[in-house]
This record gives sequence, C-alpha cells and structure tokens, in this order.
Amino acid sequence: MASHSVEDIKRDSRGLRGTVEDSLADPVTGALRDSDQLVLKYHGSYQQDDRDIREERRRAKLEPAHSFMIRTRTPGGVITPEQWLKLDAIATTYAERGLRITTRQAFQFHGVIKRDLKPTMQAINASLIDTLAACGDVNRNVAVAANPLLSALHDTVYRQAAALSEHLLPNTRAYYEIWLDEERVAGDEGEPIYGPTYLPRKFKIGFAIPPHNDVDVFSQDLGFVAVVEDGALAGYNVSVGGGMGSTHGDAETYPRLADVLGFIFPQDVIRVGEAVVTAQRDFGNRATRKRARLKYTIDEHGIDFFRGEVERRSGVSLQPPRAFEFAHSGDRFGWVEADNGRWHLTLRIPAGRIQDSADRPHLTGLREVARVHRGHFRMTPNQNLVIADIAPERRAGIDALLRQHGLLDALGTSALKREALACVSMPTCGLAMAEAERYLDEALDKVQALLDRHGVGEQSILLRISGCPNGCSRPYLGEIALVGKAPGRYNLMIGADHRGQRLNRLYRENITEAEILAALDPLIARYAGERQPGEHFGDYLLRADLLPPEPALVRRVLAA
Ligand code: SRM
Ligand code: SF4
Repeated sequence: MASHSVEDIKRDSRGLRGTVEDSLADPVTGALRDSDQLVLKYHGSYQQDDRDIREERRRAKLEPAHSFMIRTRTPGGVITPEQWLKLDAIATTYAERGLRITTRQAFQFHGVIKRDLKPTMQAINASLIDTLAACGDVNRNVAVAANPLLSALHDTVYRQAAALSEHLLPNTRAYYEIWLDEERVAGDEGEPIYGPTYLPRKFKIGFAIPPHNDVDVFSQDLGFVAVVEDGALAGYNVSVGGGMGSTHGDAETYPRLADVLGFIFPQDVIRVGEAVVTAQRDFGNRATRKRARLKYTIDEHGIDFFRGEVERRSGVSLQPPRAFEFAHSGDRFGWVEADNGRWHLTLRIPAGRIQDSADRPHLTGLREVARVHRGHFRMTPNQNLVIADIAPERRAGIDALLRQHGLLDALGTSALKREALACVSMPTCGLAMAEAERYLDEALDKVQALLDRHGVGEQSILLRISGCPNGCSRPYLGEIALVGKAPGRYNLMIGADHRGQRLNRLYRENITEAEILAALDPLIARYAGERQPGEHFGDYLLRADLLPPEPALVRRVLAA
C-alpha cells in the first residue's frame, strides 16, 4: 500500500472507525475492505490467510482462507490466573494453535474467522484485557523487565510503565463502539497526543532494570533503563532510536541500536515519554513509510536536535547519563525466591506457543496451574512465562502439576535451546519468506549437534530465527541469527554480544541449512579451542577478527 494512502486512510477513518462495521457485516467474503484492514490494526487485529493452502485455493478459484490474528495489550505481560483461564477458553473456542506469547509480552490468537471476530474481542474485554493499540501507528504494548528477582523495585518500574502505556492510548471511542456496542459519539473526540494521522509508523517502548536486559532495551524506539542507587530507583537513562526492521538489499533501511539521550528522574517519565512521541509525530517521515520509524528521524535530524525537541516539549532538562551495566539479555530460568520469601518460576516456552499435543499437553497443564495459582503470570519479552508470586507451601503442588504435563522438560535442555527465539512466520504471517517458529526445534537440534561435537554443548549462545528481515524475534541481537530470504534459505548473521548492546553482522547471504551448518562448523571449532574463560561466542568472533566489517550506518551503544 503506498505510503500516502496509509496517511489518507488514517485521516479519513473518523477516529479509527473506517467502515469496519460494514466490512464485518458483509457475508460474501471472509475478508475486510483494504482500508478497514488497516484501521483494524489499531484495534489489535490483523487480517491474514493460511499460506499453507493459499496456492491450492487459488487453483480452485477460491478466495484465500482468511482469518484474523488478535493481539492483546498487556503492559509488562502481567495477567491474573482468572484472566489466564478466560484467555485459554477463548483460544479453545475461537482460535487455532492455542495461545502464543509474543516477543513483547502479549498474547496472540491466530485463526479467528470473521464472524467470530466480534465475539472474540468481547470475550477478551470481558477478561478485563483489551487489544486497543496492540498494532498500528501508535505506541504498542510497553515491554517491562520480567525478572522478579528485584521485586520491590520491579513493581515500581512496572507501575510507571503501565501508567505510560495508559497515557499514550488513543483517545478515540471507536474501539468501544465497534466491539463493545457502547454509545456512539460523533467521531470528533480528537487525539490530543497523536493528532488526526496518528504516528508516522509503529512505536515501541521498553523498561529495563540492569543487570538484566531482557527487553533488549536498545532495540526499542524509546527505552528507560532504571538507575538504581542505594537500592532505590534514582531515575532512568532514556534511550531513543532503536529498531530492528530492514528490507533485504535496501541500504536505506537497517537495524539500529538506540542512543542514550540522558538521565531523568522518575516523576518525569510521562512528560518525557509524551515529548518523544510527539517529536516523532511531527518530525517522522510521512512520505516514505519504510523510513518512518524514529531511528531514521534521529539519523536524519541528529541526536542533539532531537534532545532539544524533547527538552522543549517536556520542560525537563536531561542530565548526563548515569552509569549502568547490563550483564546479559534473555531470561533467567527456574525457581527464584524473592526478598519477601515468595517464589517465582520462569518456564521455558519454545517459540512462545502454548498448545496441546500428545506428548506436550501444555495448554491443559497451564490451565490446571491457573486453577490453583493465587499469584499472577508474567509473560517475558523472550516468549517465556513466569509463574509469579507463589507461597512457599504451594510450590510443591505447582511443581507437580508442571512436571505431570511436561512443562518442566524444556528447562532441562541446553542453554542454546532454552534461550533461542523464533518469530511466528508461516503459515499466518503475510510477510514471511522462510519458516521460523515451525523450524525452530529442527534448527536447534542441528546446531546443538555441532556444539556437542566441539565440546561446547552447554555454552550459552543466543540463536534467533526470523522468517523475514522485519526482525520480530530481534534477530540482529543474536550471536547467531537466521533471517529468512526464501523457503529453506536464510541470511546467516553472527557476532552480537550477550547483553543486547552490539548488533550482529551479515556473514553469508541466502544459504541453505547445510550451508549454514558448514559455515558455523569452523567458527564453533575455533571458539571451542581459543575462547577465554567466560567469553561468549559473539565476543570471541569480534576479538578473533572473524566478523565482516560493520556496515557504515549501524550504530553501537556503549555502556555509559
Ligand atoms: Fe513484528 C510485522 C509478529 C515483535 C518488527 N510482526 C509483524 C506482523 C504483524 C506481520 C504483518 O505486518 O503482516 C507479524 C504477525 C505474524 C503472525 O502471524 O502472528 C508480526 N512481531 C510479531 C510477533 C508476534 C513475533 C513473535 O514471534 O513473537 C511480535 C509481537 C509483539 C507484540 O506483542 O506487540 C512481534 N516485530 C516485533 C519486534 C520485536 C519487538 O518489538 O521487541 C520487531 C522488531 C523491533 C522493531 O519494531 O523494530 C518487529 N513486525 C516488525 C516489522 C518491521 C518494522 C520496521 O520498522 O520495519 C513488521 C513489518 C512492518 O511493520 O511493516 C512487523
Ligand atoms: Fe512475519 Fe517477518 Fe515478523 Fe517473522 S519477522 S513474524 S516472518 S514479519
């Protein structure tokens, strides 16, 4: 869709109403009108089709097998056991392939057909969760450090993140009219923060608490890195201009890590957050959609100009960044006891997919846990699940249920297998070029065999697979990444660090699995023989000068 038409559709949508209701009522097709497909994204849903049978249906002269993906807005990925049970029932009644935890701590439902869209949205809302602004050119689900180790501090940071998420919600009543049959208003409520054409492009915020960089904070348009002094939250280092998406063969687009803009006090989060959003609203590129993310606004206008805009709009003077240090990205697995004596368990959920199969009755198992659990659940930004806030005397019962349903098995696998990420990709993602989620297990088995052969099978190496260069599994922060190019073919990227502070680089282009393994084999062999104690794979590749040169436009963020 041409970029100007996206801007026109937004402006003409009467506050994101479009003609969605007419499209829903049309019995002739399982699809929505093109313009309504765009409007629908702001309501948290994408029209998709089953790509596995697309060709077969085309030959039979049938329209594609349309269905809808629905994404929740769950800041920090926090939900209660009651909500879990309701979402599970929705997945079982209306969707296919169970519940899917995303890389931004949300749930996705796949395969909802048009006539079930409204009942599904209503059921989600009845669980006191909504989907407003989960997609579209607005602020998306706010990602928040999921690590429960520092619980008091974590709670403060979570509350600030949830408040910012709430503050940046669109003002329109369209969502409540269309899905919840609320009273109709004129459609001229106005959008004080976004204006009539919303943002030029999607916008993402993450809050991290060092030493854990589980939200990959520098991949976010706007990041808040908590600064802890004397055990208390002193404030945040604010970072801007991160983003992963790129297009194969187009040097105008690139993944980029955020720049640290400065330090702010906790009470300034909302003012500074809104100022960054409105500066991007006004200076982001609305003529060329592929250059519309904040990262390009900053590269085009310069970081000093952008800092000036943020200070002017917020009335907050940013101080020099304060010291921080990340030890690692990804999740910490297993049981952890918090300061207050309560327990938290981070479970490994491969590719975030929770469904039942003969040997892995995971959906059923977590339903059983939700029935007895009195704390809450927390989805992680790495597609995993924390069963949080468990009283010591209830731990054994939950452990037994998890064991019985095979939910602890993945914790016993290697570090490589526990930490890997894969985006959804086929068969639902309309942009997929190669498999990702469905290829994850197989790819991991093969890379694991290589590691085992060289005696480094227990080494933690971040491996991430994306079905296309949009980078939904944040592959450019993987020590090894496969980025889909065509069915069965990937770009092999290597050399990111373990802390989410250095991007990887393109090592081999458009290669098959056999070629990927052949390319990795000598690198892993050298790593096994030459690594220093505690040295990670990506860092070794850099030190040993085994990486191709850094592309000119790619930036690196160094700890302040
Ligand atoms: Fe994503 C588009 C799935 C996190 C960058 N992403 C899509 C769509 C909606 C495809 C589409 O536009 O038709 C995918 C739906 C697939 C499906 O069938 O479900 C999709 N993205 C996902 C999820 C579900 C991946 C996952 O396996 O968990 C993640 C949902 C997050 C959420 O809950 O909100 C997801 N997407 C990301 C991330 C990672 C992150 O946010 O931390 C990125 C990279 C960070 C970034 O935004 O730069 C990401 N998705 C993209 C892009 C590239 C944006 C760009 O600047 O170029 C697209 C394509 C686009 O926007 O045009 C995209
Ligand atoms: Fe789809 Fe590409 Fe995102 Fe994977 S990375 S979910 S293939 S858009």
